[in-house]
Amino acid sequence: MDAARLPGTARPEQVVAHVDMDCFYAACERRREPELVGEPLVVGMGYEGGETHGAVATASYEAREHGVESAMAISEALERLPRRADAETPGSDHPETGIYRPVDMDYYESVAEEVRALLHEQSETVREVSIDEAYLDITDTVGWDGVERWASELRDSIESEVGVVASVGVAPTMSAAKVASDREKPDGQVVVRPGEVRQFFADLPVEDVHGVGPVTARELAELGIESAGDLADADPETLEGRFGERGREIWRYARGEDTRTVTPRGDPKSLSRESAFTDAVEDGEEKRRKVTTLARAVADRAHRKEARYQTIGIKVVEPPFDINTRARSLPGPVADADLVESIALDLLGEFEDSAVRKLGVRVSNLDFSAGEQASLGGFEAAGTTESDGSDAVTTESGEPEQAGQTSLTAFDEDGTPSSDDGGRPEHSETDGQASLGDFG
Ligand code: DCP
Ligand code: MG
Repeated sequence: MDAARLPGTARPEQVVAHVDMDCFYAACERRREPELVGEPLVVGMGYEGGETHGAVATASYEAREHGVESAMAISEALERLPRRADAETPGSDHPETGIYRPVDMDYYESVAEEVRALLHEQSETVREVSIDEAYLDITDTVGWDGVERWASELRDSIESEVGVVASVGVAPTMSAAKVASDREKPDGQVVVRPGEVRQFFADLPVEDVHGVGPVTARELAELGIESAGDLADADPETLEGRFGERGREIWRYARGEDTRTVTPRGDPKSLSRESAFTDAVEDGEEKRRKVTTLARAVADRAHRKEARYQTIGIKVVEPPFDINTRARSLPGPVADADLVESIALDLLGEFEDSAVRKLGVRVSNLDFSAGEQASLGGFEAAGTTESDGSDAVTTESGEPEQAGQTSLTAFDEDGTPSSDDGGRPEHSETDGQASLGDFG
């Protein structure tokens, strides 16, 4: 089994792990409410007070047995698994009913951050692809010997230190590792060694091949191609004729050929957090409390990423969709949570009397260079407020952005869970109140 003979693998010796949390949002709810363990649990929106629109974000494996799954209309979920009448008291013996909980992105993001911190201890090379999954290049840190034990210890520590459950796949390619992590969910691990990749794929349904969605799968079925093995044995010319360049690509994936390497995302250009109120809030104290929480969260995230920042800003959304941003730049980069809080609160002062439906805090002009932390003396005093619409604030894209009315994307590029190339934004990181609509 010589890995070097595998065609199409970029580094024959590469060992890739794919880590994906099991029913992640549900697992987060269980972490803070352990009575929910073992219960059919649905996390979603729109199930309360006669609401009918809304969707399932995820369902616990117990709820999946009732046919409830991600992206399903909440009305359908409620039909398959009615909401327990005494819904707030888990543990009661009602096997045909389920417990429903609303989506709380801020909380899930904070749990995800704990998992990420753990993953980064395992390897220098980690690529986060969505809120609950990441690839790790463990070639140098683990290698093939003892990889089963490593995966098992990693899953144990995620469970004991963070309190959620992960499944792990290890393989010589990213696509095989991703499929492998899914094979024995929940709480599972699968190792595919070099030379076993083609065989590993052979029996899988064709939908499991990276890049094959339900539509392509139906078209492939018309050609008599049902398993990944069938796809691997198919004529690439025919596939290319039918699906274009992508035809050859899925053929390669089905054969276990995948030249991608795990590349960490570049450093973000800004870090932000935002949070919405259920109803617009005028109360100054409540707004300040929210900004304080967000400022601390952003500073904490910057601290974990060892980022210093030179610009501190806020976003204030007034109903219905008036987005205001204000920012203040300092003469040099700092890492100072108190300063983030005080500047953010100061900027909020302008909106003292406004009705506000969403608030955000952002740090930008990030500096990841190691070295002495700049002394803070005088920075605040010397800072200039850019808020009158005439001074341009530089955004993460490098485009000048008028302070004041701005586009949502400055703050709202959210980490929507998705496949390899979607998910977390390249240029900014926002922990937002993601709308379910993003995920459908
Ligand atoms: N998610 C969502 N809407 C979707 C798909 C996912 O809101 N259509 C959210 C909820 C999930 C999280 O993203 O908990 C992670 O997505 P996964 O696809 O990894 O699904 P789970 O982690 O819930 O389940 P699994 O155990 O299958 O990984
Ligand atoms: Mg998952």
